[in-house]
Amino acid sequence: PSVFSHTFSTPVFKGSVEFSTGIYVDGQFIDGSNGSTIDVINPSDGKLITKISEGTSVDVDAAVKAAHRAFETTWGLHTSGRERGVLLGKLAQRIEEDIDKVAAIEALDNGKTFTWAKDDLTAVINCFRYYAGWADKNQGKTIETSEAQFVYTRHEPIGVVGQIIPWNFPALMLAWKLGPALATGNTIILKPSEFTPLSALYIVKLIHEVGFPAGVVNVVNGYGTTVGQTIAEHMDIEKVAFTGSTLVGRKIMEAAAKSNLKNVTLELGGKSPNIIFDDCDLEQAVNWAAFGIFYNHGQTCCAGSRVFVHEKIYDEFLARFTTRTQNVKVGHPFEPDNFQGPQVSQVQYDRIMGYIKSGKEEGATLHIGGERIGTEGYFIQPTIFTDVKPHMRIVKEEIFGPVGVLIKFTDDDDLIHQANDTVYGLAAAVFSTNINRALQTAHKLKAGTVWVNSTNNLHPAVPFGGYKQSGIGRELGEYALANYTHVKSVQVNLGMKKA
Ligand code: TXE
Repeated sequence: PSVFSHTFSTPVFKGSVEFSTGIYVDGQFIDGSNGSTIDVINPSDGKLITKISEGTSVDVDAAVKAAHRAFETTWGLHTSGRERGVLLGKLAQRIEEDIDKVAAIEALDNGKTFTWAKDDLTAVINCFRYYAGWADKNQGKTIETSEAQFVYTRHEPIGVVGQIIPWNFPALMLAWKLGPALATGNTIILKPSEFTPLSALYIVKLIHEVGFPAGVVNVVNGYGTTVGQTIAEHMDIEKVAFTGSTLVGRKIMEAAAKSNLKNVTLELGGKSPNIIFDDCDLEQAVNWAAFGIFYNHGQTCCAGSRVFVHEKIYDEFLARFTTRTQNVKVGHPFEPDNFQGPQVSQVQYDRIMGYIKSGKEEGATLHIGGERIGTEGYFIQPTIFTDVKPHMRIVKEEIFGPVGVLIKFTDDDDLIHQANDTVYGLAAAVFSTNINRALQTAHKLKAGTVWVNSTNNLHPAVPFGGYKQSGIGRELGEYALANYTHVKSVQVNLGMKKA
């Protein structure tokens, strides 16, 4: 397969990177079975960065065979947790050594700024270190039943696992998936998004280098409808973990149901409420609310895209939030001080501009933003809508761009109803200096994460996942280990006699 070599000479990073653009199966970089390629586009200018190998269902089959062999010979129950933890730790260390390189690749491919890409990579390293720690601590229990029995449980790896990840946090989603799956002894077929495959190719080079046995991690790049679908319906893959759109999440579940009833975890969309009470620290609420919606260009599943503001402070909040929004620096990912880069792709750019148009057509007030920036790349102004109604698409649907809606509220009970009036339930935030009011509200919100006085705050030890149509299962933390393990009960008869 081809090798991608690139020299960065930017204000924030100077240096060279080199990695294979093939697919990675059974410890080797190879071309996809039909020799075709996928164009990787730079979102900052719409131009080609490189071409990568396109995997096919034949390649998935080969990867599954390799993963089965590895599971039965070198991984799974054939390693100790300590050995797996050591390898995960070495991987974290290698990524740390190359953090600037991987961050530069991520910024080039995804469009997030180098600074924020580096923040993602720090989270990647922390995630691998966190799960390295769990690798030798995922223990079963002994269970008391009667004196005539000895019962214990084992937490065994599931086996061959498929993992399909999106483009908004390409490296971080890889870490959230690989970390717990490898710590618990599974072998993996991972499919990155066809829009952002490059950081995974660099990280898998490091996975190879630190000595994970062949077949333990396989990376098959390709399209969702081919490679993704094949993973979801494969008879010899025992679990699939997916992060992406709710629409595709349904397809994954359907394919799992129709094939071998493989175990499914899903992390899907959101339309998270961000509640600003009149007794909040206003300056902090404004800052966090802006971070809530504009972080990662709004391409965040837990983005605080519906901002509910108490009527007593609405005008003041709007004034300050407007200034804050005007100050969001949008521009090239490799210029220092920029906060927001381009949206990831032409498709996403068009979707977001479509939502902005629908907001105007449905009668909302475009308070600020709403336009493209520049003439090349996929840059969009940070945007706020006011005077919105519950039925509007911009209020109901996930936009996945830098577009927030502001909603005035008066009554706390009605607020809870409105905040929960969504098919999603990934996250929510509450701003108040009254801890009782904040926690009472937090407990009434139907969401997998509630931030009190912050937004978009993640930690590898803290579980993350959705209520309702935002998903099934929890990633991160100790909870994620359950996604990748079977519990086996062993019941030993110590003296029960059968007549
Ligand atoms: O996602 P897809 P898209 C939401 C967000 C965004 C919308 C569309 O609202 O605007 O989804 O984005 C693979 N079988 N989120 O279309 O298609 C695909 O190749 C198996 C929320 O880019 O869901 C990629 O690897 N796999 C979100 C992955 O699914 C399939 C992150 C995600 O892409 C497949 C991304 C199929 N039939 C988008 N079709 C979040 N929760 O963070 C596609 N894929």
